[in-house]
Amino acid sequence: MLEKLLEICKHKSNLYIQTHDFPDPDAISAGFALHTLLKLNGIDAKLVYVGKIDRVSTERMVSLFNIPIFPFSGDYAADDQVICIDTQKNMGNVLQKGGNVFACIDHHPTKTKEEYEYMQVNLLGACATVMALEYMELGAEMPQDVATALLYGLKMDTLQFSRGVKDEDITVFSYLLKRADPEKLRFLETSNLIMNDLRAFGVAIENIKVISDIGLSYVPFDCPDGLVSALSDFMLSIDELSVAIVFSQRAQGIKLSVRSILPYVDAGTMTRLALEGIGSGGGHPSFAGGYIPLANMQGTQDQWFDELKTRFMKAYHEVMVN
Ligand SMILES: [Mn+2]
Repeated sequence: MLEKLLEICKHKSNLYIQTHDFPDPDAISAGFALHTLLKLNGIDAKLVYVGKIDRVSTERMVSLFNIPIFPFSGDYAADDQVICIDTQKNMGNVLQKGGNVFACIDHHPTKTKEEYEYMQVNLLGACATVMALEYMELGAEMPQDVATALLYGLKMDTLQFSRGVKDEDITVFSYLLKRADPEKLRFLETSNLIMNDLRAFGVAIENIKVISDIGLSYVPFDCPDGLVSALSDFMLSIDELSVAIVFSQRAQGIKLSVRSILPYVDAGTMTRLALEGIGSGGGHPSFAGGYIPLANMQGTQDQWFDELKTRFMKAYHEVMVN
């Protein structure tokens, strides 16, 4: 229970709450909820992230609720005390050096064995759900902005309740709906594309290659993580496709987003297998991500697109067999 975390925090100073790098609405809303709850209990903490808040819609959420979240290097002093939210120690998506990571609250499967004083990992649709359950169990009053932010985070991470949804997400949905501001929620949900995003959609649509029910595409320029995810979600909305894989080229590497609606094709496992030896990747059965440093990709863009296509087709058949 969160009561235990509050108790531990009362005896610590230099507290930090760190989201995964390049935080999305779910990570930010959960961090905001925890930060607020600590504050209501007289505990000061800094809410931080490494990287950028790289989508206009996510930035708008931060300013709409005045969320006190700050960019950070990930370098902690030895006595800094850190809580991971929407991520865990050594997950590959959170840069941390030094400090004492003593707690985590997350909804992703645990990859490595780590010691914590407090650990709340619950494989639900969103970290927003995990945080909302903490409020409910604690019987804490939830401020309207926190409820609205969590509801937005929950809807974004579950793609409007269409993926990875568990009973708890539904319970929390009803709890949050009663407390959220419908006007603010609508504002966040209606304007989440900017003109520049359409350019990426256009190129991704032009570059789609379809092999049976698998769609692969690439965008030859830098897209924020959230936009690459939006592109693979969009591809999955095409009736003929059950698996979507999107690559986006950045200055230092290639970012990937992968989706699967096939129960026998685990997107996380497939991505991990496909990138073995050249990059890192993984995630949930229905959605996953990955990254390949550019130094590991040879030849022209067409050549590496071909290589990735081959790697993913091989991984696809491997996960089907198992
Ligand atoms: Mn999340």
